[in-house]
Amino acid sequence: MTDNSYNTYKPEWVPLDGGGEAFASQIMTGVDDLDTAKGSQSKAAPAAKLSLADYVDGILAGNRMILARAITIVESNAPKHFALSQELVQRLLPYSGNSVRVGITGVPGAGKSTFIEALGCYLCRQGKKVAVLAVDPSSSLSKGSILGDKTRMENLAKEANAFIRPSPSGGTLGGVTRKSRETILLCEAAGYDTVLLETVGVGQSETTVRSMVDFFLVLVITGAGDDLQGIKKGIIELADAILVNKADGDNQQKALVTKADYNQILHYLRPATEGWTTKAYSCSSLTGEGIEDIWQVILNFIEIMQENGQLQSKRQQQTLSWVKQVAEEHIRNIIKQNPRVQDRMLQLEQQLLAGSIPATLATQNLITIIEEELKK
Ligand SMILES: Nc1nc2c(ncn2[C@@H]2O[C@H](COP(=O)(O)OP(=O)(O)O)[C@@H](O)[C@H]2O)c(=O)[nH]1
Ligand SMILES: [Mg+2]
Repeated sequence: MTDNSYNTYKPEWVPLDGGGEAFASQIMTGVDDLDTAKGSQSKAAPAAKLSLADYVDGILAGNRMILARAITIVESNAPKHFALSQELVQRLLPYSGNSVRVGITGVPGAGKSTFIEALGCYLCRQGKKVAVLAVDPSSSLSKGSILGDKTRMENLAKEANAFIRPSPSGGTLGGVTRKSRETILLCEAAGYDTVLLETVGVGQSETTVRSMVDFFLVLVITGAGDDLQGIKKGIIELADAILVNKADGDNQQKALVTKADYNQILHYLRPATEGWTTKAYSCSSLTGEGIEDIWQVILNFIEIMQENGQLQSKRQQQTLSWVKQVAEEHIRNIIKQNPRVQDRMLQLEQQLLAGSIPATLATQNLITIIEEELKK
């Protein structure tokens, strides 16, 4: 494969016409689905349009290619895809929910991707089916993607039981949240029993991810004397576990000290989840040491939360906020698509730019039209 052909390869889930602006997902070679990518040069046949039933059946049968295409629909910003995605989610909802959902955050370079690869490979060896997703609300600005940057999880991508999906870019934070939530549901319906969400530590995204997972893991590393200042207190307060990564080689001793420091701080903080004590642990995502232990911590958490009913109530709350978001997005779509609103918007825009109408009047004008249209 020449460099050139590698760069122009598009996965099967990309719409024939490229999907235009509506498709927010960036196409990143080699990350999405390695085994389909390998044969891509020979089977260049365009992907046929799938019906709702095709999507439902394909996902329930665990077809990764169809799952990937369905996620593309969910991630699309086009109103017609929004409608299809909602139907799809509705059909698949009864088959979702059977997974352990883990959110992983940490500063860039903390080793999130490397950790997810190590944990994912471990879980696959245990016979688990692992979906790896990325949530990156900042990518709409940077046009980057956190799973596409350095670590491509090449080993995990080779596992038949792993499904890796880079982050959707574009759209509002709310949009990203709705899309990520629905992507989780789709993966669960496709039989993935473990969902790992990577998010970059940029403030808002932690709370976003926290609101869609069962367990929230904060990855930290030892630094040059400023270990504990390097990470915001607010993030520690969200954590169900702090994991000091890169506890290997010369760094091992330092990592153990950092772990003890975090445990001391955690002692004085209110735990993120009632009935659970957040503690610090250490691991090396390179050697694999400590990976199994942290998974046991997560399983232990799930077991306790299942017993005391908190897991169920947490998920109910999460579902509630998701339903609200979907409704809000739907209302926004209705308004944005309305021809009269669109026309007036254009008109007002020109008038505003020409300075021929005050902003307050323009707002009032627009609101009146929206209200009239909504009553119809
Ligand atoms: N020594 C060591 N290096 C690691 C470990 N985990 C990750 N790294 C390295 O740290 C760098 C950043 O890792 P990456 O997973 O891309 O970090 P992310 O930005 O948090 O996803 C890479 O060069 C990794 O090889 C570890 O446990 N030990
Ligand atoms: Mg990463």
